[in-house]
Amino acid sequence: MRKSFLALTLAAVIGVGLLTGCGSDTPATETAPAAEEEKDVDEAPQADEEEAGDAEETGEAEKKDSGDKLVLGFAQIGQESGWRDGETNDVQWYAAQHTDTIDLVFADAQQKQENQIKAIRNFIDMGVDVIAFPPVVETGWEAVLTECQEAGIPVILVDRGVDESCADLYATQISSDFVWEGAQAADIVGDLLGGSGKVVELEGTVGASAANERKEGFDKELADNYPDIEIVDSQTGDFTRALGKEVMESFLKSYDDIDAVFAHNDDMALGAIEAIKEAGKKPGEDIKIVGCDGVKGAFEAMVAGEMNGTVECNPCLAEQIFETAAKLKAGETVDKWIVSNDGVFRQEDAEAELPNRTY
Ligand code: GZL
Repeated sequence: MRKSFLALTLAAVIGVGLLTGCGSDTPATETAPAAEEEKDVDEAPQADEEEAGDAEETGEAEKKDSGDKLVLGFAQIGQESGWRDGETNDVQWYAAQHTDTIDLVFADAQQKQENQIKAIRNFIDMGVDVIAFPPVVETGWEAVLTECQEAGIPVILVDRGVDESCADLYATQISSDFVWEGAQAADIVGDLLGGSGKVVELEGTVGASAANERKEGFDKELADNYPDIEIVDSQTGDFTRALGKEVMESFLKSYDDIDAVFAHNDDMALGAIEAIKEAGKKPGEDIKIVGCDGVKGAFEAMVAGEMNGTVECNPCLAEQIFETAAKLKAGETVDKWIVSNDGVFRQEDAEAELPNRTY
């Protein structure tokens, strides 16, 4: 009994320890504080979350009855990048720390819009208080967002946006300024190339606002301020390391004079680094590499001299999400766009900053 109890406790502690948020003072790689090990496994803090899939399995969603707790349905895109995992960990960690006031119903859409829509419809049937989700692409949301509005359930867009035509169908968007991020990346590239050279672009998921707006910011900044830098090619790597590497391999076969890569996220930049090395060239030297997100792997690559810069995109949005949701549940109005503040980091900043990275 003792052994199984201890195993259960350890599992709960490890679960909580690994499930730590960006902002928590227990970095994701450590287990939870020793004090947790004394806790009865029933008391160990667990995210008070169910998988929305439970509702799918029963064919009909059970109505949530959580008293005056905030019941929030979160329809996550998937697990395409380290950044996305950081966001998921932060949301689940925050909910696990506030089980007395929060009920989190979490769904993972495996990158599919139809799964996000299905999860949102389940949340409506469950009668959650607020729905939050990162729209995987900008279009195709009018019907389901109208259903949320008709059900009287406010919607928070997280880390991405939807088409202007749906502007009246959600309460707020909590995200970074992607146009600004793209322009910052262009300034780093322009500086690294001394104002002239050839660049290839690894774009994010086709149709995603983060990809569309980073491209808009990057391309416009180059055109306005670095007319002698040419974007010779630009293709989607779908925000994944594997596809980023594959597309970079094809770029290297097509062009022998690439001076820099702008990747719409660091995961694709890390894939490009692999491809450049396998082609016998030195990433960070022969070909400069700039990404977005600010994941730990990008700082490690910069410390190794293989990457030259990253524009941070804060995934640690849980506190803002849940605090905003509580205001919406109380009938308060909030700003239409709650913008995250992001940093810009170059290779020379990386060593000092690396210990501070939490995702
Ligand atoms: C940005 C977010 C993007 C990240 C990628 O807010 O939507 O999605 O930059 C992730 O890493 O896939």
